[in-house]
Amino acid sequence: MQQPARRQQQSRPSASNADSLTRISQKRGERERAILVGVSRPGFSAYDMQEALNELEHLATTAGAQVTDRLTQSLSEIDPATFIGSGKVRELAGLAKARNADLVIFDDELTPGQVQNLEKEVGCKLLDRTGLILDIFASRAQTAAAKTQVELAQLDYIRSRLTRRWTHLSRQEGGIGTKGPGETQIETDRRLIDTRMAKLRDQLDKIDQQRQTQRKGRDNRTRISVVGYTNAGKSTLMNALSGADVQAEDQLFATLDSTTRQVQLDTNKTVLLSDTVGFIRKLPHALVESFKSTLDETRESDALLHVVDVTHRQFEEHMRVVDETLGEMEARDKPTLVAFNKIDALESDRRFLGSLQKRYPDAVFVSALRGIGIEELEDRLLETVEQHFVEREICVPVTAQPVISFVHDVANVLEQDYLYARNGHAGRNGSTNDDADPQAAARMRFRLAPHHDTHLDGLLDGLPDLRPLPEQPPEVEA
Ligand SMILES: Nc1nc2c(ncn2[C@@H]2O[C@H](COP(=O)(O)OP(=O)(O)OP(=O)(O)O)[C@@H](O)[C@H]2O)c(=O)[nH]1
Ligand SMILES: [Mg+2]
Repeated sequence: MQQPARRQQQSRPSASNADSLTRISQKRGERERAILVGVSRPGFSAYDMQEALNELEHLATTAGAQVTDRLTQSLSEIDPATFIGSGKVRELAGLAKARNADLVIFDDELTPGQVQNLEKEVGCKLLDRTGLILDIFASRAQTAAAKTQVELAQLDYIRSRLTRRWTHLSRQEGGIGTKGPGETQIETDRRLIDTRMAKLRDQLDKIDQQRQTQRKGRDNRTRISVVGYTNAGKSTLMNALSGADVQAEDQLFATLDSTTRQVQLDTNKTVLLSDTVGFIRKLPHALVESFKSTLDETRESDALLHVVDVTHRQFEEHMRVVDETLGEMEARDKPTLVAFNKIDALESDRRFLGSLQKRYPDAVFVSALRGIGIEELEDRLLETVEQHFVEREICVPVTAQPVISFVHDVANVLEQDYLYARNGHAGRNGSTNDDADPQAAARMRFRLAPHHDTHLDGLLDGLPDLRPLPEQPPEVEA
């Protein structure tokens, strides 16, 4: 994890007041002491609350904080001023003082007004779940693309807070039309943020264009995206399948950028596998938006490998969140294989594993860490990819190398032979020229993805429509 000193070198507008909303800093190697606050609403069980706070604690420790306490409250109505009730605020303030806490982290998104009020009453830094996730993303971002995307999401978050504060101030000062020499720092900040955001969007557009050009020029092999909840073991599985060395660790959002590797699924079939950012409950919308170009990899893939950490008590809730996020990204309707991971940790609980296999007969069960079930996963992945394939037969001149290589790259070739053929009956362009000389041709029968089929039509355009000649190929004059 990068140190905050380095993070603060990033050029950003002078939104220093708002910056404190999203920063967790470490005081000379000391971990900041944090108190977690969760509010349960009607229908929320004590179990759900504890699970939500477990996840928040994992996020907090990933960000470099040390959690000292958890405070919860059941509320049917949120207090608009302080989110939790006034009695709870006092309890929180007392606890913060007793524990010498540096910050308080709420599991819910707070309004800027609530943050201000709470900071004043509790006497330490306040952070909400969105701010915490943004902080982790900021410290994780390595590539130019990820850094730009995170900064854009952070500014979006900060700006909405400034805007609302400004709305409040402008009312006090007489509302719209009263701006002038008494212009506030907040409005200056907002303008700086707008300028910076426009620049970042420009940069992202350029990165996007570059990626699209790369994708176009890239080979046509089948692309599979590894998706799943954060910490499910996506990167570990990617490493197990491809022999790659992608960073994998017990921290949330270890992976932010996409990594693509070639994987051999059977003797004559390689596919491209991409590992990417994990999902989480209440993933800030601004992040999904600004990570559009990273997530395009998933959107444009041919199939998905959904990795699930089966040892997590809420794995089914995680699966639901992943499905929902894929829906939000318009990437849900793809052939998908579910891989239940970490089964090595279930060795002592064979009955649970058995019941899972019954409940999810289409899933595969693996241990990415121990390399269990990987061969079956490869077979099933191939089946998943090919499940929507269409069958096709073509006969093309042997000189049509681009077509032949394309078919070999993308399709599952069932049959191929070389023969002589003649420019055939009712050709693609309406020709009925039966007199042309026979020519050496390749006849291929194969199965391929529908979008590759469409691409193939484009490649075939302009080629003669060949009809294989029956029986022995005739002698062709030199
Ligand atoms: N016991 C066990 N642990 C595993 C297995 N696969 C992954 N892990 C552990 O789970 C943790 C997360 O693994 P990653 O591969 O980083 O998970 P990820 O889904 O890529 O996580 P993010 O990139 O943070 O979203 C690491 O500590 C891994 O060692 C497994 O099969 N068994
Ligand atoms: Mg990862």
